[in-house]
Amino acid sequence: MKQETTQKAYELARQRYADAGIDTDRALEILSSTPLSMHCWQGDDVGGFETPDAALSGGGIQVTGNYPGKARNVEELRQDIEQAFSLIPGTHRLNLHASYGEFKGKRVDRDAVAPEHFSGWIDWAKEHAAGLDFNGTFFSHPKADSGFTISSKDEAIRSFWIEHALRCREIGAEMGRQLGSPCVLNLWVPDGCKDYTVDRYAYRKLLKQSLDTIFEKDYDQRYLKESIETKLFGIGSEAFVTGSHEFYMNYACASGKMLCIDMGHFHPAESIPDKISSILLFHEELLLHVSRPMRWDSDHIVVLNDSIYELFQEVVRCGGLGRVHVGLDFFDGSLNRVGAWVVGTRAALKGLLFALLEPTGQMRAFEDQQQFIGRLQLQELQKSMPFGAVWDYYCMTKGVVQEDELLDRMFSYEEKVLRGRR
Ligand code: RNT
Ligand code: ZN
Repeated sequence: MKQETTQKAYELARQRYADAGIDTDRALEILSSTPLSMHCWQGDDVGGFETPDAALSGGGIQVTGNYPGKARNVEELRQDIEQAFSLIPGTHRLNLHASYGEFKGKRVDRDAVAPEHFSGWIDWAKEHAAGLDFNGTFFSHPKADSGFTISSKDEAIRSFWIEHALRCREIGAEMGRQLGSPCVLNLWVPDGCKDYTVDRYAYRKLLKQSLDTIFEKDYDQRYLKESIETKLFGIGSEAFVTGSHEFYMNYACASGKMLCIDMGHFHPAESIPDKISSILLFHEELLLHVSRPMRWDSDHIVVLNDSIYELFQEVVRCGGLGRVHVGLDFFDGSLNRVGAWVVGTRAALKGLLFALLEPTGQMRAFEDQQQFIGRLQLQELQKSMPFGAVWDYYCMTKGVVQEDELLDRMFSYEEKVLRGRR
């Protein structure tokens, strides 16, 4: 019965969109072939599996909340990710952090992580994901306590973290090689300080040197693509962040590395969508960290709000699909974490679908004719189009429940699985 109504509603919606010059089937094809990269770290509040447990400290990564049911080991995390994937339409990538290796009870420091610690994940991904992405973990570690890693003035600290970065490149390349899909390896370091430094130039010079060392060896782009993530400020690095937007933008241009822009890493009044065209004109590719900053880089769960609409509209309008990698980066420990993944990832997909259903050509034509009311009204028209019917149909064709059935699934998984974890 539900299937039938979903199908009928879609057919009516398809006609309405077709009348407005939009091909919904084509939009769904594109949506279906655009994987998002779901971050493993929403599953356990950025904890990871190091022994002894690395207490989350430093680096300005703040997870609040203590909702029961957090994944405590790799098996539980995989189980939760599989559950989340089963509620998200399409096949997606998984984004791992170096602290999520399988260290089998051994203490493996960051400068000793190796592909073997991720072979379990690679095997898992062969079955469950469209690919793996990866991140060095430059925080939650005593050697990051000073606030500086690869731009530290202490040579020993710098070398330690450079070694970590080198090993992460090796791991990422191995993931890409074995999975036949390039691994996007993102580098984010927390480096910065609380109060104003008088030595900005020196820190940034060190960062530049360290990056040059890290990227010296070339990897096959078919296996490894690398990005560097910019940031304006963090908790504990309010006054100065070595890897600022300008720093990485210039570094990316000079080195050919990809830029990663996180929606929470700018002044709250800045427009992230506005940056995309400027970046795509000078860079082959771009990595987005999709998140919902609230007053600051709070990493709230993504919902379908104006920033998400605008973000994906901009990607689509720029013809950026295929060049823009979409990674999710939020973490909330105050509620069902599997639900957080599902709600956030589905919201991002809905944002993309909404953008794919935009009559951009017609809007552009009105703009070129200086018929601005046309551009404005078409934007308003989209808001009353039967978008939900297209989304429901997409979920159905992917064998995934619709919005109104999600909560039941979340609650029953919580009841059956999450509540049993003490
Ligand atoms: C931190 C960066 C970074 C992290 C993850 C866990 O401000 O956004 O991407 O959130 O690596
Ligand atoms: Zn990020």
